[in-house]
Amino acid sequence: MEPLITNKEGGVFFITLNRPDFLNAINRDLLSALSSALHEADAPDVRAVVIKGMGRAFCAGQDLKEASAGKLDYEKHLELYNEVFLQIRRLEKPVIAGVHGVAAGAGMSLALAADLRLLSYSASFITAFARIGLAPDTGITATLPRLVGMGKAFELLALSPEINAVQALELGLANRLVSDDEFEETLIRWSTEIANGPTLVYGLVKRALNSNRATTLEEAVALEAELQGIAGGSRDHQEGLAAFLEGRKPRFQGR
Ligand code: LHQ
Repeated sequence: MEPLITNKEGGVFFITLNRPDFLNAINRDLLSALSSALHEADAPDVRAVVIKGMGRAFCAGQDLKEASAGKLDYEKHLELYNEVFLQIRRLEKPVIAGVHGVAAGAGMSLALAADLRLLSYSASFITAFARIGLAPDTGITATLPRLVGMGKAFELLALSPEINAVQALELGLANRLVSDDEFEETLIRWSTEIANGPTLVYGLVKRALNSNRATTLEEAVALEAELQGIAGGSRDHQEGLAAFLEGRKPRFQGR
């Protein structure tokens, strides 16, 4: 069975983790397939990316059977995880994690690397690292405190409580929460809507939020001006202005 399935519908590139018998735990094959899929997602006709899991979970993190076989050099292995994390963050188009069932360890890191999270009521998050005596990885120390603040991030990373879907929404770990029945349809509808939006600007929003250069107010406004220079020269901005003046809905193309 392929560890990962991809398909494209309209401008949306769907990436489905496909090891349902192991709650989509990540082994080497899945990790490298994920990296290849994210390369593919860089194509100009892809305007939004969805990452989701097959079966009853989003992803249970590193495959612990592979880890316990004793052949993994963790520091070296993390280079592969880090590459995937950076691919998601550097992809200048919206990445949506569709989380139903559990997202644990590096599976939670993966969900938090995305720009938006749609959850179903069956979703839950467990950082899980400390539970098995590991430090947090795959970018979660950069994403989690930005979403929930330092104090909560420490609690979640150190004490590893299970966070249910409602708690996740309250904490800011979810953008939207829907019933299990509505989940698939909402994921398709929402990602398609997003893919039809001004995706060039979405990419610039991502670049600005990613930036660690903006450490002072002066740097923040300078970066905003640089990015606005790019957006201001785009076709989508022309279309947005025209649509406003003509009193109609804009038809964005992502360029
Ligand atoms: C699994 C896994 C799994 C293999 C469920 N692996 N089979 C670490 C090391 C090195 C470098 C890179 O980075 C990392 C980062 C990490 O990701 S560390 C954190 C790793 N993940 C975990 O510690 C979570 C382990 N899993 C669990 O705690 C539970 O399975 C959860 C709470 C996720 C779900 O519990 P249940 O709903 O009760 O399901 P289950 O435990 O019965 O699992 C179903 C099957 O999936 C079962 O197999 P079986 O053959 O018995 O049906 C599990 O063995 C398998 N599975 N997680 N990570």
